[in-house]
Amino acid sequence: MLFKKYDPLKKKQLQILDSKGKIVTPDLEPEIDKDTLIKMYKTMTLGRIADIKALQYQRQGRMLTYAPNQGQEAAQVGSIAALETTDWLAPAFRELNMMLYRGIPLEKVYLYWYGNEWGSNFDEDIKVLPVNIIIGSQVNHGAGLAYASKIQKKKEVTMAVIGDGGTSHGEFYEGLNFAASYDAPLIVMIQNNQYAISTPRKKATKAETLAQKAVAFGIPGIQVDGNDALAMYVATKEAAKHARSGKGPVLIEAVTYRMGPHTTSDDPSIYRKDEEVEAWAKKDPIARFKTYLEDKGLWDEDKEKELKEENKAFVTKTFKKVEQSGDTVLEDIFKYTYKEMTPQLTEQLEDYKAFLAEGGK
Ligand SMILES: Cc1ncc(C[n+]2csc(CCOP(=O)(O)OP(=O)(O)O)c2C)c(N)n1
Repeated sequence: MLFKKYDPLKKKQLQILDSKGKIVTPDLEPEIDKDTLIKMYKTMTLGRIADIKALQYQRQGRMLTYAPNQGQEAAQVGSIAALETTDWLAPAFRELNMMLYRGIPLEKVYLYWYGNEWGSNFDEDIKVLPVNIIIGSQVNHGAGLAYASKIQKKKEVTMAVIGDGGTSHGEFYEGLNFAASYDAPLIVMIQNNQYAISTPRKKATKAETLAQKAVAFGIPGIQVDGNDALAMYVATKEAAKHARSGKGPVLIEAVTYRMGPHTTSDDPSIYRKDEEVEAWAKKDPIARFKTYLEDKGLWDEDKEKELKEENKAFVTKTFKKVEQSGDTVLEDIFKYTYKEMTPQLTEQLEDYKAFLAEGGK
């Protein structure tokens, strides 16, 4: 029903909470238990401060490159909260909040961006693939995982996450087409944060929405207000139900905004205007969700103050621990791309060692 009502060709966007955090579509308000609502909020607030601090650490020369996700918290937490812990996540590189929600310690995420391979070594019961920098390939990984679940008759679904720019890459089409042809239980969530580095979404494709790309695969697609955690939750729940019942993939476009730079090596003031950023700041996903919780009597300023202090202390302590963890071991960078090192990787490692031996840096 939901996918019919929000057919992407009708260009209707799913929204449950408006930009002020008030319910605008009461018939679609999901029933989420209190603990889950609080967990969603706590994850978003921790993600926000961890993100801001990571940027500061990088500016202080204490962290390597980092890809901020400020502004995209609801797209991430709203969707992951609607999945089961037995469902798989194939992320790109900006999914800090999804990882935190799934129980990956912040320390691991920081270790990764600190250049330490052990940051990708998650507990085996956490069904999350490592950070994937290669744009688009996570859709193929996700399609493979979903197909494997189907063959093994497991009731799992897989969510692959991609950016707006990534939907112009071949692997987006290959993975989704494969999954659709084989009815593999795959959900692809596009985080349309309006830019692929400096390329605006409008320049990347003539398609009016990214959700309508679903039509070409013969699968449902839905465009969602990505700064509305409730709408993301509802769309993902419905997508998971569809995929789990054997009907194949669903494409979700979360319309959101990257408030910060693409990465710490980017200067967004070159390609976007302050007014645009200010307009999106008014649609802040965390503030909206906070209002919703307050209206439900689940949150107040005392709790907020306490949480802020707690989060700040936790992030500072975690990063200090990462700084004290020692340098990255050179071999690790080559060792864990595949189960075993390929001849090419062995050769590259030897070359690099020789380069260092000759005084290279
Ligand atoms: C295959 C590949 N080509 C190019 C790059 C370089 N690159 C890194 S991020 C990026 C833009 C991605 O934009 P989008 O998909 O919109 O995701 P966002 O970064 O906005 O989250 C590019 C081109 C890459 N990582 N992988």
